[in-house]
Amino acid sequence: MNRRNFFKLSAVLSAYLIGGTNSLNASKLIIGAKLSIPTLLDPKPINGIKQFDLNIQEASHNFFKDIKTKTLGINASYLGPTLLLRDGEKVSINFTNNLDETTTMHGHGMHLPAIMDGGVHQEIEPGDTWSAQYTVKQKACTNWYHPHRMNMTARQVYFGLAGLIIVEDKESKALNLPKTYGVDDIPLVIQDRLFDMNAQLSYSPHPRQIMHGFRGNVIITNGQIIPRHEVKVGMVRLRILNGSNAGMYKFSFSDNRKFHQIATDNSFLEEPVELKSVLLSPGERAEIVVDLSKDKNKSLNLIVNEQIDNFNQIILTLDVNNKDSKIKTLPKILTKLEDLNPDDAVHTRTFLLDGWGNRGNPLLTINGKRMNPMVVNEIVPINQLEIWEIKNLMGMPHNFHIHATHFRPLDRNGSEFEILDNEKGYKDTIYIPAKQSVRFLVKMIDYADDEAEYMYHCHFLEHEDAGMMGQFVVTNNKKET
Ligand SMILES: [Cu+2]
Repeated sequence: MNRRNFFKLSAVLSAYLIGGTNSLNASKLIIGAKLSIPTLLDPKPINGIKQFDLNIQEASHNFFKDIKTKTLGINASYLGPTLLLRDGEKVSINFTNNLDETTTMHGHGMHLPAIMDGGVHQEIEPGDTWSAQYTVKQKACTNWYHPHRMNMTARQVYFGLAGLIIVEDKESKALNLPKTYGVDDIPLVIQDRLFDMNAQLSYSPHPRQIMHGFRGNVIITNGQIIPRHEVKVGMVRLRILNGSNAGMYKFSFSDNRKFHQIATDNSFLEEPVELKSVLLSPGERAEIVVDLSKDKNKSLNLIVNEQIDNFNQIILTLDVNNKDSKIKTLPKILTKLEDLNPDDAVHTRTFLLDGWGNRGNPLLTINGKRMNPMVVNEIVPINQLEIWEIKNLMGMPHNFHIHATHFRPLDRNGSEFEILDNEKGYKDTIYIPAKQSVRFLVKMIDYADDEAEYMYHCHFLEHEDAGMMGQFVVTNNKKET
């Protein structure tokens, strides 16, 4: 990676960054900034429908002191508000495109009809408004929204277009978990970014960066560099999204303490899983709870190890005050997930992830084909239990994301023991290291439409844009496979 033009490194930031080659002008760092919490939107229903009005706009954002960095944002200078949706609610999420370029807005992890998916076919032209209208019908989880324009997703996300969606249900309401948004239930959108000498976002990937994924040298948290957040003595919940284009993040605490993961992409885990670190590939989420009951008046750092470029960085400091939180323990049981038996699967689909350089124009493919929005690659009968097998043929990591619904991981490289305990929930994105394979159980339910496509793809955004994506429709016709 060419680091010559990077915004200059300084010793001061090095004190904050652990073992990295990051370089930023120290005087421009906003040291000790209070963690910015995206606004939570929970509008009162009008005629039974919750209306969310979201403006996609050009903006400028202060990543650094007294410097305006050109960005894109949604009702904000960078990223967008968090949308609170409850199971059973009717919603209309109205996106107005104030940019001078076409975009789309996809509800990542949302279970909804294909025409409301916000994939490559639901384009929003400049000046237009597009509404995702549906009834929320899924378990409590942390999802997100982001552009999904054909070949253009990576750049639009990179400049700031993304936001969280929190889905609540009866279970999440009843569980004795930290759940005060922005206080002890903290949303964290984690991304790496590259700033040029003028502290502007730099996104012009050369072919090698398309092939290997584009990564920056600074990891930002809700659009900030190493912010701090004050919490009470007790349990603290972090809703973490790996919102990067291509960064593989391993999260842990500075003292290597244990914590519990309570939820994965699309659901709670059945019971909390004890961990010392959690790995998230681009697009994946984890809700974790850390016990700070013995940390009165102390501080704790959350750290990311970026696995591909291999550097460490503090991404958040938690400052524990001397007040007592009401939540001191974790529930033993969080949810019950549907028991799916692989023997009941009636069809297996195989997806081969591959790619090659092609004289400086990387081609990335699934089953030998690049995404063609005019082609339906798979026709999937509704209510049919299937096994999807994803094989990564390349010597680099990928992941695999499907729209429409969630899946249950079955095995990796043929071994069920290679599925980690914290992957045993409902997932919509799964990591597939170089030359490895994964199988999962999946069933399309509720929404059939022979005319409207959902997508499946690698969620390394440069790979998706370079073709590693395909389309499927869900049909009521039993015979189609
Ligand atoms: Cu990929």
